Amino acid sequence: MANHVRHLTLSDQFFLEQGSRGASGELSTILNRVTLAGRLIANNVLRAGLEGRLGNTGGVNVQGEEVKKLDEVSNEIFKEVFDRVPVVAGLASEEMDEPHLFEHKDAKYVLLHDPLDGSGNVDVDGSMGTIFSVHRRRDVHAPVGLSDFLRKGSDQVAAGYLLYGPATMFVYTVGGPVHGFTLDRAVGCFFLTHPELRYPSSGGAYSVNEANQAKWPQDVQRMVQCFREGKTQCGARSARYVGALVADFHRTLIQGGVYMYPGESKRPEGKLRLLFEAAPLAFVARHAGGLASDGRGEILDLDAQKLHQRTPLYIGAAQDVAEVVRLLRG
Ligand code: FBP
Repeated sequence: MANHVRHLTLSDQFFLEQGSRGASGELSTILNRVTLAGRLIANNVLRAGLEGRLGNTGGVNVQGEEVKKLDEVSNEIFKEVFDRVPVVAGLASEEMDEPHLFEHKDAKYVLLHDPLDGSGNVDVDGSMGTIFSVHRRRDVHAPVGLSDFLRKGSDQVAAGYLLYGPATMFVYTVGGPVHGFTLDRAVGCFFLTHPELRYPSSGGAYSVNEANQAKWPQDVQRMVQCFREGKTQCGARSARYVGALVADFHRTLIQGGVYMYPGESKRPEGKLRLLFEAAPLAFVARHAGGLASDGRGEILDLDAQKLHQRTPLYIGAAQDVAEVVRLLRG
């Protein structure tokens, strides 16, 4: 028997952590359905080249970005997996203009997600991920509406991601410790391999697309230069940039450092979405002892005015992100 089966499964861990608190099991159901969607997406990622699912659909999404065939497939998987779950009233997605409403309109929760983050990597067999966020509705008797989704990151009840790398991982928090699970494809089960993940107190890499340098305002250019030259209060850093936020975020969580997607002179709001990428990962970062900022304040404190609102993002080990903010202040 393989040793890893000694590790707890997601259900074991969740029950041990939540069961004693008399949890209703509804969040456990949502997390288990997210892992089911993740296993289905992982399988599609694995087989994309064999089944002619590389490349673009030819369409663009609400962001004006080309839609990969796997973006659409992954979004549909989430709609199908949650279609009959009586605890989720609606699903918002980076790939859909408006939220998709389910039949259980009095359900307690809503789900927001980026179904396939870093999908540009699908054609080059690079890592990708799925990011998810769960909010409890303010009033289950009111019709499901945008107000259920336009929430502060600090109001999330659960958030996390799936990472489709050499291994498929599932990382989540429900407002307590951050736990990491690794998929055993042979049995289709996630095992707790990374309990209570915390950022290291030093080391790691700074992670940014340096090709955008000329587009950044001067304060950002000076700050990144300090990281490039190791002239920061948090010490020298290596450089890594995968082109998939989830992969760069996960490396930073394990090894330390900071991921940056700054605003640009002509696009001060930056590229990444507040509700589908920045806020859920900020919730994970916060509960792993890290920090997430838009360069001025905390991501978790931002009010969402629009469903597809974008934000600059600096996220990672607390000392690294604090140094970014200090350097930006000049
Ligand atoms: P999507 O793939 O979901 O659009 O996410 C945006 C993203 O791909 C991040 O995953 C990644 O970190 C970043 O954009 C890469 O952007 P760029 O190619 O401009 O560096």
